[in-house]
Amino acid sequence: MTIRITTNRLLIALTVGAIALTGCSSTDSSSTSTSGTDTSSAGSSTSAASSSTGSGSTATAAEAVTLDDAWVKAADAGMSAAFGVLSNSSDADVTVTAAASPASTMLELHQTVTNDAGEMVMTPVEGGFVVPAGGTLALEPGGNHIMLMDLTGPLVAGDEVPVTLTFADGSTAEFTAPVKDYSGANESYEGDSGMTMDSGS
Ligand SMILES: [Cu+2]
Repeated sequence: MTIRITTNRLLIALTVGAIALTGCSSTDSSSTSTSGTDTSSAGSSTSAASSSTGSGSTATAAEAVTLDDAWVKAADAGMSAAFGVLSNSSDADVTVTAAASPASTMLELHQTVTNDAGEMVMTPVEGGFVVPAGGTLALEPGGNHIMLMDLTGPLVAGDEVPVTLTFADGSTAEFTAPVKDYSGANESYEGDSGMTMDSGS
């Protein structure tokens, strides 16, 4: 009798554990902010250098998207991130599916979410960044960002980093982002390997 009770308790404990694990994997994808970032600052807008794949007269995603006020966080080594405001001038949503740069061997499209422990953590965005038709998507510290996972060298303030974005339609656009000193954006990275972002400040 005593043994049966113990077994039942163990089963209950296991069941609760499984439920808790399932709960962990749910991510809050509501961080797609279309904040009213003022993009009126002239001069810092970089036009998309589109590589059209020739689909008639239809504009590619690359031709419709600009990245304004782009910048990359200065860092000696390890990881960094790129920010800016993506603007979509077309009448259809566009999706950024990948990013590449000579500054890092691996880049990921990240969102920042609050986990069950109340910590701000970064996770890859399933399906990429969606920039709404005629709208903007802000990439900013504490929110969506382009993660440079493995820097190939130090990023010093004043340097310029090329970043190439690939869109869902296969078109690509290259942008240039200046490096700036910034002490924030030190959220933990909650990925497969459980890496934590260096506080490069
Ligand atoms: Cu990140």
